[in-house]
Amino acid sequence: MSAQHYHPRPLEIVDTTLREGQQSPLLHDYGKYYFSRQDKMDILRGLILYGVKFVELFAPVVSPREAEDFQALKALRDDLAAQHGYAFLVAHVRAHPRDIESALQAGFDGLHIYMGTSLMAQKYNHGKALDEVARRARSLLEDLHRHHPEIWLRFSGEDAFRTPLEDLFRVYDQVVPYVHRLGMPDTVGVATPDQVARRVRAFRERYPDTPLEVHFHDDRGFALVNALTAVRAGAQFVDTTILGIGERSGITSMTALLFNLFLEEDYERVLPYQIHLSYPLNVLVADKMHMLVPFKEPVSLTNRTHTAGVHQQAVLKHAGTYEAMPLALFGVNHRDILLGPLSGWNIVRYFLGEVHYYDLDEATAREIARRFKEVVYDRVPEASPAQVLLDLAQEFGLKKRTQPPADAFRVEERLYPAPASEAAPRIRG
Ligand code: HCA
Ligand code: CU
Repeated sequence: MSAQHYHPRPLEIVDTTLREGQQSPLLHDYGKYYFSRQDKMDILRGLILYGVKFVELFAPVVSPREAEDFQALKALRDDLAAQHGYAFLVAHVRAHPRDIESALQAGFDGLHIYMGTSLMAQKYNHGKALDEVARRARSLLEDLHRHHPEIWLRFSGEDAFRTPLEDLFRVYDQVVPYVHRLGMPDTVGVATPDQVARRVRAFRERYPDTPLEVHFHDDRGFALVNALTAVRAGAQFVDTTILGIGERSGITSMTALLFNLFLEEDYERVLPYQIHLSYPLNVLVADKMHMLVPFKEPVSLTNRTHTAGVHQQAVLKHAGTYEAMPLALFGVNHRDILLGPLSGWNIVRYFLGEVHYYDLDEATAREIARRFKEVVYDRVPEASPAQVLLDLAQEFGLKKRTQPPADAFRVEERLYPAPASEAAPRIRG
């Protein structure tokens, strides 16, 4: 499969967990520093099963280890291709002939070439003036286009959002005849949604036939909203990583983006992806990062976890009361109701009566709940709240039941999407 024979879908995720993601400072925090080959293979397999067609990796010049691992990743991709379709492995390379040559030699399917266009980059990074950047990029790309028509070519002006638009266009005008798409990265995370919308529209007007790729860093917490805005304004390729890991605070989270597009009923863009694997993929990468799925991640068990007594009793009756989103479709297949000092008598009765089969009526449940709130603060964390409740069941002399109680809660796992009458606005039944 080559660039000449693939027609990009309405939304192409360009996953860069194995490139941008490996630049995450979190890997350093616990002394891991890099993904092992096995980590990379697990992640690549997950991405391919998910339906991602563009996977960005480091150029082989980064290290001998990266170069060797690439061969293993390529072999894995080839193994999976028959059953899951082809995924393009693209190298992130500087606009240096040597770097480009090594990526071509290694057998990459595409080149993501970048060069700083902002004044900062001109002055402190490569030290070249804008016209020199444009000239160099043009000559490299023209040559690649002529000799390697089967290779995907993408050019990005690094730090695009601190580059005046006319400067960016001066460079892009030179390279646009030779590339499959142009990239507009917000390298330092300064962009706002308004600015993104304006820029993507301006870009679409100037280059109507060239797809745009966007890449948003999360320094202001805008990586997700900027990506959504860019898609709305006409960007077809979006760079993401699993969990949004990347340099500094990272970039747009892949599953968060697809989840939000789904909520906006943008099924055309979302359905090529195996969304039920979203949560498993988040867990896979969190595990490799030695952490839990971050609590701000939209596709997380945290968002199906309930702690406050009022929430818990309502969720027992109807989960939709405090769960508005179809997380089960994204692979978060269960919910957690956590016992603790905030729990009320409803959950006490549910826990002791229906999970542990104790025979207890409402009055006893209320009494135990009152007692629980008095003692639990002193007994945790040595004992878990669940243990405290079980001890209280003993103290209160509760007996186990042999028959289910007549007034048992009717706890049902509800299937999403919820029926139209109960659905949150804009989630259809
Ligand atoms: C980097 C910078 C980059 C490149 C993005 C791109 C960015 O780490 O090399 O090539 O489009 O954010 O600008 O990730
Ligand atoms: Cu980046």
